[in-house]
Amino acid sequence: MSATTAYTPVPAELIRRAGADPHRPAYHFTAPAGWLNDPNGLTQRHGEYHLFYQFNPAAPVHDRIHWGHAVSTDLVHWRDLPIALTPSAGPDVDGCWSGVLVYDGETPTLVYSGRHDGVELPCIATGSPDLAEWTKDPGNPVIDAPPRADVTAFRDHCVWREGEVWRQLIGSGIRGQGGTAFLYESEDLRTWRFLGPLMVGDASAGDPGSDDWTGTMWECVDLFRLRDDDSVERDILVFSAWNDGVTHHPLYWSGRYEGDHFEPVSLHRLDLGGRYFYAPQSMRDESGRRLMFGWLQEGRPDSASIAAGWSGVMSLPRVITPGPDGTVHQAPAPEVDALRATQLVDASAQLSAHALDLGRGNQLDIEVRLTLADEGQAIVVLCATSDDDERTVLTVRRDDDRAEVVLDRSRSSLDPDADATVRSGTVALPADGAIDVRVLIDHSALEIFVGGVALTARIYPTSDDAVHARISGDAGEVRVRVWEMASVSRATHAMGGLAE
Ligand code: DQQ
Repeated sequence: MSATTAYTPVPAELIRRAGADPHRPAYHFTAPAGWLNDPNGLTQRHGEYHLFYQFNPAAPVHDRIHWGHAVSTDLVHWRDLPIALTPSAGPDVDGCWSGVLVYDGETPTLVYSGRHDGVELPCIATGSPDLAEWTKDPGNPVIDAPPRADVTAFRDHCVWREGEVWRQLIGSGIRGQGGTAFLYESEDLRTWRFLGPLMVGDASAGDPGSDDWTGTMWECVDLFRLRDDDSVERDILVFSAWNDGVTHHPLYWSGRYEGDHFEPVSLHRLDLGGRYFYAPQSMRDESGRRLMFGWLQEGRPDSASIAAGWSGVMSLPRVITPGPDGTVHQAPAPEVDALRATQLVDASAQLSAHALDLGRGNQLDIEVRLTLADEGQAIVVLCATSDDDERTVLTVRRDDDRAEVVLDRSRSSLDPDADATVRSGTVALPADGAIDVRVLIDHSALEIFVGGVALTARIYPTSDDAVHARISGDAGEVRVRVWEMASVSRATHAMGGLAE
C-alpha cells in the first residue's frame, strides 16, 4: 500500500447494529459505526469546519486506529469524508494516533503519532487543498526517539508558528516525577530540536484517586492564549491525566507561557465529569473563537459496545472564554441552538417542593436561569420513568459564594453494569445567587453547563419510558425553557468506498 489516503469500508452490518441502538445519540457527532475516540486536526478552512477523529472503522474497539474525517459549515450538521489516515507499513503500521493540523504556507500538514511495536513517534502527512487526500512523509518518523530514556510514554502534539519557527509540544511523563509536555522547535516541521520540558507535574502530589491528580503522563496537551475584554492575557495548558493505561481526566493549568517554559499559577478540572470528556482538542476558528471538542467515553462495558456496534461520542462544540480566577468558561457553541425544534416549556416560577414539569424526551435542551438563596437548591430530574425507578438527578445547591453541583447516576439505569458513580464539583456564584444551568440530553450523552463549568457524563436507561423531566427546589426563582432537539441525519461521502 502506498503512503497515501486509503478508504476502508465500515461493515454495513456494524452500521445497521449501531443505528438500532437506543443509546446512540441523535444530535451529537458519532462515527458511522465502530470506534471513535479523540478529536484531531481541528481546523476551519474557507468557512468549513473539519473534524478528524480517532477511528476504528472495523470494530468498536480501540485497535488499528485511523483518522476519520467529517466536515460541517455550521458545527452541528456533519458530512462524512473518506478516511484521512490509515495505518500502513512503516512507523504507523499499528495505528495513526492523535495529532493536529497546521498550514505550512499553503500546505495543510498533519502532525500525528504513528504507532509501531507498542511505541508512538511523531509523523507527518501533507494534504490536498481540500484536506481530503493525505500523503505520508517518506521521512517518518520525524523524531526517532523520545528525548530521554525514562519516559512513561511519548505522544500527541500541539504545534504552532512562533515568529520564524515552528514549536511543538509532545505529551509525556518522566518516571518518578510526573506528567510533562516536551517542547521542540523546527524550521520545516521535519527536523526538530529538543528544547526541554515546558513544565513537569508532580505525580506524588495528591491522591491518585482524586479528581485533580495530574497523573504520570499527559495525553493530548493543548496550549492556547485567552484574552479577556480588558485585553488581559492568560495562557492555558490543557492535558489529559493518564497513568499506566488508565485515562483519568482532563485538567488545565492557568499561567504564563514565556520563553521555553510555562509558569503555572493554578490547576483546574476541565470537566466535572472527568473521563467522560477526555482528550479534548481546541482550535481558533476564522472568527477568532476558541472552540473545543472532547471525547465522551462509554460508561458501559466493552461487551455492550461490541454488541451495539459502536463506541464513543464527540462532544458538542464548546466555546472557551476566560472565566473568573484563572478558570475557563465553557458554553455550547451558539450554533447548537439551531437544533432546537419544538419548544416544550417556557415558564417562570418560585422553586418549591412541588415539581415543575419539564416535558418528555431523551433528546432535550433544558435552559434554566436560577436565582438561589443561601443554602437554596434546585433539583433537576432527567430521564425518569413514570414510577421513578430509573432517574438521573442533578442538584445545584448554594453554599455561600459557591454552588455545589452533583450528578447522581445511582438510578440512571437498572442495568447493573452501567457506570453509576456520582460526578460532582463546585462552581463560583455571584453575590445575587444567579446562575445559568444548561442540560443537553441526547440519549446516552449528557452535557451539563453550570455557570460556565461543564459536567459531562453518559447514562443508559433501560426503559423506553425514561423520558420524564422535572425541576423542584426549596429556595429561589427559576426561569425555564425546554426544547426537543432535532435529529441530525448524516451525509456520507465515499465512506464505504474502495477497500485497501
Ligand atoms: N488516544 C490516542 C492517543 C492519546 C489517547 C490514541 C487519548 O494518541 O494519547 O487513540 O485518548
